[in-house]
This record gives sequence, C-alpha cells and structure tokens, in this order.
Amino acid sequence: MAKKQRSPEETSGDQSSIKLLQFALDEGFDTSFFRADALAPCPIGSEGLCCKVCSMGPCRLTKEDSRGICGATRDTVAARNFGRMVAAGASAHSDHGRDLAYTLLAAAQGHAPDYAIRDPIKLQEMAVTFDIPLDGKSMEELAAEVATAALQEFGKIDGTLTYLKRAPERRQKIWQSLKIEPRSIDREIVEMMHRTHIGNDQEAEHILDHALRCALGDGWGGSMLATDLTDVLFGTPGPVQSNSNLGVLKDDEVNIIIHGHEPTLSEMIVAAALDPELIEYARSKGAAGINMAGICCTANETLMRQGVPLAGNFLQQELALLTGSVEAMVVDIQCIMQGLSGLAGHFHTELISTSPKARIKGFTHIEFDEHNALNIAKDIVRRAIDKYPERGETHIPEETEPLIPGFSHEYIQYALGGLYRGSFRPLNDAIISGRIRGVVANIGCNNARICHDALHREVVTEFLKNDILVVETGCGAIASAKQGYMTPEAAFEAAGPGLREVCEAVGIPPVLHMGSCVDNSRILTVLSQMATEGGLGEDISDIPAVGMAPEWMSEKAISIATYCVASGAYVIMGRHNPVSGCEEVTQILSETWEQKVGGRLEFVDNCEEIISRAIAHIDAKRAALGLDPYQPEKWGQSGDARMLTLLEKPFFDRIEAVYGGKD
Ligand code: MSK
Repeated sequence: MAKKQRSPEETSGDQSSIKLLQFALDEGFDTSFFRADALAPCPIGSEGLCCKVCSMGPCRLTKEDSRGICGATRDTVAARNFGRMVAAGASAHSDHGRDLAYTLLAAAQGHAPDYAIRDPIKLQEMAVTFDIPLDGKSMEELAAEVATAALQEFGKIDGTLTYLKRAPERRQKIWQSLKIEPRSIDREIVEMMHRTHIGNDQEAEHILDHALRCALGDGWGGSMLATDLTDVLFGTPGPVQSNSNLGVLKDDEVNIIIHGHEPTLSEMIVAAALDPELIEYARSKGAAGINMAGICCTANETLMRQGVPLAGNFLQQELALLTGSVEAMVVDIQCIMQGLSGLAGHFHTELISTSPKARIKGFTHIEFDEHNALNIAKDIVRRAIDKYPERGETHIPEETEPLIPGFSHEYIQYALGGLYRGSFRPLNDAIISGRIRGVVANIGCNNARICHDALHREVVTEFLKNDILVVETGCGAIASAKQGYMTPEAAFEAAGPGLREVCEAVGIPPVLHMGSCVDNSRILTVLSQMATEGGLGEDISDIPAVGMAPEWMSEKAISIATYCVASGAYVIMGRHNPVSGCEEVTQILSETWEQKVGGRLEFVDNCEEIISRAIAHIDAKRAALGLDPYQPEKWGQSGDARMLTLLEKPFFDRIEAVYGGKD
C-alpha cells in the first residue's frame, strides 16, 4: 500500500525547500521526496536479510532460523551486506583521493598547466610523513615524489598504510594487536568483496573485523590523502565569508551549479566564471554576470577555499532546478540523482556530466581532462551563458544565511593561539574546565525518507545549548549553515554560557564547517592532536566526543562511521539500522566492537534518544577522565558580558561608563 504523501512542512525543515516543494506539488513535478512517499522500502533488504551474492538467490531470510540455499545464516548475510557497504563507501572516497594524486603528478610533471602547488607547506608535511627527503628539490620534484608515494598507498605490496602513524600511539597499538592495520587501500576493499563472495568468510565477527580494516583504509588512507592532496593543489582552507541556501541563486545572472564531490574541475569552472571575456559574453546575452553556486560536497570544496556560495545539500539538488533559474548544473561524481534529468526537461537547464566514471542518461557528457582543464571549464561556462536567453519564469526563494566556513585543522590550531602559540591546548583546557562540555562531529547526508534537515537542526540546536562544540562536514554542515549557526555571532544566541565564552574569546562560530565528506579525515586529525596534546587521555577513545550522521543514506556514511569507530569513537547513526534484522550483528557493531577498539556504532531512530545518548557518553568520558561534572552556571558571567552591555550603549554613554562622568 502506498504511503500517505507528506505535506511540504512534513517533508523538509528548510523554509526555501518547503516553498519549492509546494511549487512542485502545485505544478505536478516529481521529486525524490514524493518518490520516497510512494515507494515503500523492501522490508527484508532494509533489515540486511536479503542475500544476492549468487544466482541461486536472492535468498530472503525472513525467519529467525531461515537459511539461504547455500546454508548461510542471517548473521552471515547481514555481516556480508554491511561489509559490502563499507567496501563501496571506502572505494568511493579512496578513488576520489587517487584521482587527486594523479592530478598532482600531472601538475608536477608539467602536463596539467592549469594547476599549481598552492600549499607548499602542506606538500612538505606530506613528504615528511612519507619519509621523502626535502633537501635540494624543486617544488615540482617534491610534488612528483609525494604524488607517486600517495599512489603507491593504494596498492603497496608490503607493510601497512603510512598515514596510520599520524594516530595516537595507543591507537596504533590497538590496531596492531587486532591485526586490522590496512595493508593497502585497494587491497582491503578487494578483500572485502572476496570475503563476501559465496562460500567464503562465513563468521559474522570475522567479516566485520575486516570491515574495520577496510574502513580504516578509507579514513587514514583514501580520504586523508584526498584531503591533503586537495589542500596542496588548491590551498588549505581558512575562514572566508559566504552565503547559503537557494536564495543565493540570482535572477539577473547566469547561474551555474557545481555538484558532486571533486574539486578538480569545479575549481577551474570557478576560475573560468571570473574570466572578463566570459563575463562580457554573459552581458552580451542580457545577464548581469555569472553566478556560481554549489550542491553537496563539490559545494563544500569550493566554498572552503573560494567562498563559492552553497545552494544547498543533497535533497535540494532537484529543488534548485525547480527555481527555473539554473542555466547549467555541472556534475562530477557521487550523490547525483538520476531524477534530475526528468526535471530538467521542464526547464531550460542543461545538465552536464564530466567524469569518465559517471554518465547519466539525459545529461550532456563533456569529459573532463585535467591536462586541458581550463579550456574545458570555459566551454562549459559558455554553454551555460548560451542558455540564459531561454530562461522562463523563475521561483527563487529569498532565504539565505551568511556563514564563515574554512576550519581546517590547521586553521583551528591557528585560531586557538595564532602563529605565536597555535595549538589545541586552549581547546583541551576549555573541555577540562567544563566551559566546553564535549565535542560532537555531526556529519553526513540527507535522507528522503525523513524530514529534510530536521534532525540536523534539532540535534545541533540541543548540543549548542549544552555547551557542546559542533564540528561538521558534508550535507550536515550545509544544514547548519542554512540554520545560521556558522557565524561567530550565532554563539550569542545559540550557545550555552561556556561555549559562548570560548567562541567569543577565539572569534569562531559555535559550529565549525570542516569541509566535504573526505574531510572527515580532518576530524580524525583534530581528535588525534587533542589526544596527544595532553589532559584528555592518551587516545581518541578517551576524549568526550561523539560522531553522528542523523540523516545518513549513503554507503560512504557507513564507511565513515566504521572508520571512526575503529579509531575509538562512539558513533550514532540516525533512523535506519541496515542490519536491524539480525540482533547478533547489531551487537557486534556496538558491544563487541567497543570491547575490541573502544568505539561503538549504534543506529538510533529517535531524535531525543540520539541527543541523550550523545550527552550521556560525553559526561561518562568526562567522569572517566576525572574532570568536573558539567556545571553551566559557572560560566557566562565573565567580563565579556559587561562588554556586551557596553557595546549596546550609544558611543558617548560608553565613554561615560568606562571613564566616568564629565568633569
Ligand atoms: S554529499 S555522501 S549526501 S553528506 Fe558528500 Fe552529502 Fe552524504 Fe553525499
């Protein structure tokens, strides 16, 4: 039986999306939200109990004692399904990282003239990690060696991943003792596919041990390399000013949306859009200029470095087209809905796919080649401009929210102490004193089966009130940007008294945008540096911190969750447990993994429960460290409150208040 169709207000927590959903309903346009209402999920597959790894099946293990034709039990099937999700997620992040290494290599060898080494310090840091001597080498020689070393991590023939040594020592020992150190990035993904082939690994816990190893190859391998290589090529992020939500689209300019995950082409499109010749060409077609905006993680990449505005997150990709104002949506890889092509036909929008790995029916394919990047980008921008005269009526919502993103771990360290004494000490001290109760990393997607952005909004609001610093990536970060939580001023309204004091002292927002999905590796780095800074234990598992993805939907989110658990974190995923049909596997992910690696993975359907479990975990970790219990009444009465009162007064009253009355 088809489910009831939700009203726009039940479908999204974001005002601009609600307006466009109403427009879609009025005009009869289909969207992922409506398809989710019409299409019930398969009850057996959604519990992890459908095995389709051979052609004797699919076997649907509907009863407690059901077995597949080969005799596979429910725990084996559920563990296999989970393991394959991890492998798929890890492959997506890692293959993204590999392409960046090839781009750096091509740039270093002079074959990709439009790219440069924008962060030589990061390049040198990578070289040091790989034990590559720096002496006497040109930047290009060093870049070629670093890119080659990075590429070797994908298929290295002996040893383990080089970046594992960036983890706290205690963590490295746990991995060694459990023999889950990834040997190479590709190998662990391939081995997961091999183990889960018919008739191979048939012990759930053993399969899931390998899931930990495979995911570590993502977090401390593919993703961490992707982040570093992107920083080397395009610059390590620092704060920039920008804007978010669909209101960033402009009625009088050519709107080009970049969507997907890789920065390689989108950076070039941003550069092309600034070309005076192309701006003049846009004017010749009646537009006032060229406006760039982003969706999903391509958006986060160009936002963090260039300040390109965020049009929206995953579930807003179709809604952007409904505005009727998008001349071109240019996509690369991952999280691109096929539903876009159905919608684009009703408007003048040209959908352009660019990756050799992702062709989509109904899209114009213009294959990207880093050797000729800027010319390809200029062609794409020109095509978009040519579409402008075809634009019809537009429905751009007015909602926008300003934000300050760009919180790489390097910048957080700098913000906390400048060049003079940049370190994580002030952050650790704020947690030790109780001004900051703990840290939540809120990451991950939107999911059309639940109210868009609503969980992100609710959990973040509660954490801020509870003096919990929130760091974010991916579509979760975009949700908070649209909620107005990513400006320093937001701390005054949304943060508890202790967190507000810290944000005010340092000048940071209470929610820090740390980048795209692969940039969750930045969060691993921050946690490692906090652990090694001292005062909060010796390992990531000691820190009062929780990871979560309340609206997750992608296999990448499962890989991220698994590598965070393997790194010692408690991770809560919202809504749907993909192995809910098997109690034993659900228990392995939580209890058994906690005994082994100190982190645990839970799937929690209820928002209040997500919040209370996270806070309970943070408080338990504080207690285990011997820190004072959380006492918000101790904070917020400091001199900053007096300054605020002063700033509210007119100038001459202020003078009087500070220096006394006129004499
Ligand atoms: S884009 S993986 S919907 S976060 Fe990275 Fe957003 Fe999830 Fe895609």
